[in-house]
Amino acid sequence: MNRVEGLVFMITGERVDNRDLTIGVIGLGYVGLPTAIGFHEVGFTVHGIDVSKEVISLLKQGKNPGDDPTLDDKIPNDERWNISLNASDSIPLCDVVIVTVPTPISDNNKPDLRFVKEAGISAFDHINKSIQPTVILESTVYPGVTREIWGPLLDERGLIEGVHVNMAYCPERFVPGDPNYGVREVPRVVGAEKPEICSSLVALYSTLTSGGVFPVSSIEIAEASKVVENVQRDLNIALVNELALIFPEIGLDVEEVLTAAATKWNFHRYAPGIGVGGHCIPIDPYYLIQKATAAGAPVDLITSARKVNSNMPTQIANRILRHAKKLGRDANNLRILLLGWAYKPGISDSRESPTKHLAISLHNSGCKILTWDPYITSKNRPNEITQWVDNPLDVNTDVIVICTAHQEVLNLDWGALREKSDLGLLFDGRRVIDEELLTNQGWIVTAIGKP
Ligand code: SAJ
Repeated sequence: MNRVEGLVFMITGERVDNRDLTIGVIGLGYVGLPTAIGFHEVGFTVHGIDVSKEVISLLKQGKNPGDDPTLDDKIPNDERWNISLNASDSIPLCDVVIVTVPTPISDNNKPDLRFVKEAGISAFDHINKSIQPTVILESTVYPGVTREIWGPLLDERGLIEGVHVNMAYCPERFVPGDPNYGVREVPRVVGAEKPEICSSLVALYSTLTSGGVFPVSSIEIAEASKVVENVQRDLNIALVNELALIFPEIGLDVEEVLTAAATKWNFHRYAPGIGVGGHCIPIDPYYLIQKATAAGAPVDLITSARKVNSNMPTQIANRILRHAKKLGRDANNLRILLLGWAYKPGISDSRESPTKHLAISLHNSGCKILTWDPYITSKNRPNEITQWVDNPLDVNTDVIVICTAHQEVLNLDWGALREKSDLGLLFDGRRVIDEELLTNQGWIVTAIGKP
């Protein structure tokens, strides 16, 4: 389609079908990069923008800057793929700008929205208002953030929503490390103020994902839906974690209880563990807590669940030390090998790693902490609290703790490891090991939720 300057080019079904849209993605991290690649794959012209010179340099070389190996051979290299450090180069050309930037929390568990604001500034400083682009926030936030943070930016620039620009929200849904739940597969929710903008975004995202796109009546509904997804998950995990602390005290194994309960048709089973890590589940509840508290609404359950889950590493440390004491060893210089630092199996991401908090708790009790995780490269190994080992068989231990159920952990030579363990105490923090097999190899097997 020939573009006539001055005419408003909305995101029409025809332009979506003809791939006659230029899509900008601000933030090329674990969500933004697959999103940019995905829209490129389905035929759109894409402009990727990131503040990291290293990310931009690697992408310009056709290299994957992230740690998701499934993207290694997917970095495009053609005229429809444009990468830049500078929003001024790209944003003026974009009909759609997607913002996928981090939304962390501060040290006192308050939402940190500076990246959302900075990305908004980059977008609204450089959009071409004559083509009325749509700027879409995908990062997880609390209901109201898009308007609270970006609304003033429009006002400051004399931009009128619905005339010069449209705002929308489409929460990222993505399971790091699981190819079955990537940007091309997962169902999406999208919210915008104007129904025609929402329906155009349904058409646009329907080119990206086979999972379906669900429109809602407002940006705030879409924002709320995403944070609720992860709050619910945190609550459910907190319940099984609390059950894992209760049942051993009354002589019952929580896993046997959960297996029996799961025979009920609407029982949703979760797994007790040493803690809840990652950049989503332990973080997102604090966004809803902030919004609800500001509105004077109760947050008792949500905050209690966060407290249960964040206390798990300490609870686990206490149980490990209690087991060691029963075997005649106190914490002083007890050599404990922690297996797995990443927050979940099969990936290298260690954000909010429960293992780190467990290591700190045990270290503070006087233990000697050793750690092995084949996914954590040497440049990402924090060594204030623990000594990293390249091979678990290289060290002598007293206790081994399964913290992250990497397949590589399960595949270790546990017989040989037993030979290197003076105390021979094993704590299965994820209930993934074959207890009978290891007991036969001489291990004293204990586990979370086990009497
Ligand atoms: N965890 C448990 N017990 C469980 C489930 C998880 O202790 O039963 C722990 C994990 O060990 C990990 C943490 O919780 O430390 C988070 O695990 P997760 O499986 O929720 O994985 P995430 O953090 O990668 O969550 C992502 C989220 N995706 C997005 O936010 C887009 C989340 O919404 C998804 O529900 C989740 O993937 C998923 O379904 O796998």
